Amino acid sequence: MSKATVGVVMGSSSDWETMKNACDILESMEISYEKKVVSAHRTPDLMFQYAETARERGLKVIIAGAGGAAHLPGMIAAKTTLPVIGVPVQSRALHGMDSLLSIVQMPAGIPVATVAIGASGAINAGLLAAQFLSAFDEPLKERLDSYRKSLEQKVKESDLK
Ligand code: RP5
Repeated sequence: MSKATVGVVMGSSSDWETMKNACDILESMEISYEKKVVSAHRTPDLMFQYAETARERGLKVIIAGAGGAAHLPGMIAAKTTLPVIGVPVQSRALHGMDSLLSIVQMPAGIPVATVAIGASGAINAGLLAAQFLSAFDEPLKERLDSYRKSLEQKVKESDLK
């Protein structure tokens, strides 16, 4: 297995069902990645260490998913200048609105690219990471073009009965 280019982290193993969608996209785009549960409040030292060593370990982009008081993406972004994509995981109590607002409302200076709540957001996080990397990778750009074509084809083939 080649060295990971994308780091996928999540606040709890309960986030995996959502975050798996990002990993599936990375796999389909042939992007090497690592995945790990890192909690901002349960394992703060591990989170700092993960973010601080991310660039030297070869990561180019980090995807961070969390639910509820979802400070993981913002805290990771505070400790690295790698691009961080935040995925708001759908919470039970507030249906992910809490996650979304926690992740998207970063103060100026420490950006987190925030995607939609839940599975759609995780898919888009994988695609956005691929699109960042495709700026320096022509074969990856071609795989993204094929993906877009497949979306177009599905619409053309859809038929309302
Ligand atoms: C957050 O709390 C996690 O990101 C998760 O979405 C949420 C609930 O975690 P569990 O109680 O399921 O471990 O830290």
